[in-house]
Formats: sequence, structure tokens, C-alpha cells
Amino acid sequence: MTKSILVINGPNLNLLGTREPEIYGAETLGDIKDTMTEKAALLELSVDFRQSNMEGEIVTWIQEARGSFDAIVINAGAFTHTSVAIMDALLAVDIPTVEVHLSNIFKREEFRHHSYISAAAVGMITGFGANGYLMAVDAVKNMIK
Ligand code: CA2
Repeated sequence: MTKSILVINGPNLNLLGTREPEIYGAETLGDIKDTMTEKAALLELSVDFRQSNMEGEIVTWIQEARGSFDAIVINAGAFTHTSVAIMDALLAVDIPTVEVHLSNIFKREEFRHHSYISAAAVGMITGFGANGYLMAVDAVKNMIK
């Protein structure tokens, strides 16, 4: 049976491919959605791929995921380093979660070294660019089989 993944992208990730390619790569969020959806289909997984610049909207999506999704993949963008609310929502729904970052947050500024999301995630994939989203599909497949 096909299992479903909710993929959540946080603030400014809609700008991917338009600015700062040296940090975040040349692919757009649409490109990442397409390659991730293709790979997931090969593994009998479906993907609902979303982006929001609003913390509250992300919290609501996570709350609503209970009963509808088997796993969450989240790149919370800058909310990674600030949002107790997103962490609390993930802990509350108790859906296996993979945290993804395009850049290696530990090679960057000190304020990016701490993630609230990690406290609610099975693990983190950081620094592999857009390929990290594909690695997350493999991680989900292994987690929920
Ligand atoms: O490396 C990542 O994936 C981040 O989650 C990206 C966030 C950053 O705040 C985190 O520390 C690490 C920023 C996303 C902003 O994306 C942009 C893309 C293109 C142009 C400008 C911003």
C-alpha cells in the first residue's frame, strides 16, 4: 500500500534558484518537488509538497497531518532556529519526521547551529543540497516499512 509523506518547506525557500546559488544551489523548489515526487513514486510513496512563509500555517499543517500522513519531511528554513511552536506541534502529532537542510548548518554562523526541529525529528540531513530531499525519501522508506 502507498504510504504518504507531507513535505514542509519554511520561509524564503520559494526563492530557491533565484538567489544565493552558492549556498542553496541552482535548483528551484519546483525542481525539488518534481524529483522528490518521482523518486517517492518508485518506492511506492506519495508526496504532498508545500511551502509557507508563515509559522502558524506550518503549525496548522502539522496538526492536521495526524491520521493523513505516515511521515513528515521538513526544512523549516529560519524557523529551524527559532520555533518552539513548530517543535511542539511535531512532538504532539508524533509522526516520524526527517529534518532536511540544503546547506550544512554546522559550517555556518553560530546561530544556525541549534535546531528546535531536531528535538522532534528521527534525524537530520544537512549539507547535501537538493539531493538531501531525495535522501530523506530513502530515510522515510526505511523508517516506516
Ligand atoms: O540550509 C537550509 O536548508 C536552511 O534551512 C535554509 C534557510 C536558513 O535560514 C537555514 O539556516 C538553513 C534559509 C532559506 C532561504 O532560502 C533562500 C533561497 C534562495 C535565496 C534566498 C534564500
